Amino acid sequence: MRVKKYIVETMPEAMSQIRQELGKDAVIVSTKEIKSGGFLGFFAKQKIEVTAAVDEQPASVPAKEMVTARPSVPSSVARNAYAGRNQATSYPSERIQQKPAPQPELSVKEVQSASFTSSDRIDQQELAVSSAVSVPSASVVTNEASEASLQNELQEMKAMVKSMLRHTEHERWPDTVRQLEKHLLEQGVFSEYAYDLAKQSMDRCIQLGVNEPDAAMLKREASSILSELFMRNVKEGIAPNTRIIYFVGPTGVGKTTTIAKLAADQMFHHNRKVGFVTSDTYRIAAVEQLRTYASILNSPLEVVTSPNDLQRALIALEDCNLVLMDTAGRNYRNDMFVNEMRSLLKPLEGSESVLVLSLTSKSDDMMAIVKQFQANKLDRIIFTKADETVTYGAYVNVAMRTKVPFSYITYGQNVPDDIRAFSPSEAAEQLLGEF
Ligand SMILES: Nc1nc2c(ncn2[C@@H]2O[C@H](COP(=O)(O)OP(=O)(O)OP(=O)(O)O)[C@@H](O)[C@H]2O)c(=O)[nH]1
Ligand SMILES: [Mg+2]
Repeated sequence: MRVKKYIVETMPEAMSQIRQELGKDAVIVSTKEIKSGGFLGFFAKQKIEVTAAVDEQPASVPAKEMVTARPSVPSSVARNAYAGRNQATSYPSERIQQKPAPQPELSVKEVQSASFTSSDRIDQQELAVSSAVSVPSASVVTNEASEASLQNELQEMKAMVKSMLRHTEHERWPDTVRQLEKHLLEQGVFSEYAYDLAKQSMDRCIQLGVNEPDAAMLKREASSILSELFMRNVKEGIAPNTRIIYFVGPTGVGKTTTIAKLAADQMFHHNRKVGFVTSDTYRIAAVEQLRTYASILNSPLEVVTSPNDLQRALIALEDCNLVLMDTAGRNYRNDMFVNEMRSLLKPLEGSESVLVLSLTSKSDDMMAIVKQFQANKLDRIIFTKADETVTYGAYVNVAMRTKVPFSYITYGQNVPDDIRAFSPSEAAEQLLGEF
């Protein structure tokens, strides 16, 4: 047995020296981080000390030996070394020495099942090192950043495995099922939900005894799955005991127009006396827009300029049994605006918050907006501008991710007509369309 130590900056460097000097049969016995050079301990360079050994008479290695000969590379060292960085690690070497990283052991079965020949042994070391890279070890988890990066790696690996599994499954799917998934993706449904929906629809057909369903049958099943999903996520109408509704949402989505439509509906179909409040004093035209609707409906309007002013406005509207409050459309990526808005929306008794979202927006942006508001209280979502889009994937994405119930859909600029309650079966039909 010939044993040799190498002081190197990166693992690839060690690998290449070992391969050259000891040959392909060499195994790495151990590695550790060391400081080398410098003056009185200052300016020392971080290096890796790698001990490698080779049997003078090369022979095929028994599986057991291969397990014990696996390198004990701290994963932090390995990761940085493989990233080609000179600073092999940012952790003090004493810590790593005091707390040796528990190495993921290959089971004997795994080793036996691997068909490595003796000439593959260095490559196997490399593989083992990379496996140490992706498995979190106790010595690294103390650092939050590195923990997060390990989590990311694991997430990526999970996603990769999942997508590989999906790919294999796809191969076995009938054409119609693949087309359904494609259609849902084109509708903007997130890929994981498009896949699940297509698969569930196919499974239902199989349960009904049809392994190769045609498009009509698949659509029927998909439609019923979607309707069930939306049914669980719907809150129609306005409850009789709701007294105040705050409308929030990004700029220009149709908050003010929707308020006018709902006010007319509540007055004419539910006999409620409706009053308006607006806090949108950022644009001069904004107050005037709501004032116009208020005067057409012959309803009172109060303008509030600060959160404290809201109390006064509500007292002034005491004889109204429903108060609809308009807010300024703000950039919801700006925390200051969001905090300002939150301070305005006091969860008073009988109050509800409605988020207005335009179906012309991207689902990811919708999700970010919902997240900003969910810290407070969000009771419903109203989707606007259904007439300006042909993709309705947001229904699925938002329902699945946020669980905030949907209540109305608006589909045009006409006040008061272009609004209707969110209907699960209609939404399913919109999504499946011509499929
Ligand atoms: N096509 C279509 N247009 C709509 C719909 N709802 C509102 N709009 C139009 O969208 C534009 C903006 O509407 P507003 O009601 O002023 O939107 P807002 O959210 O109050 O806007 P800000 O107060 O500026 O944030 C207007 O031209 C409306 O007529 C809808 O359902 N479909
Ligand atoms: Mg407005």
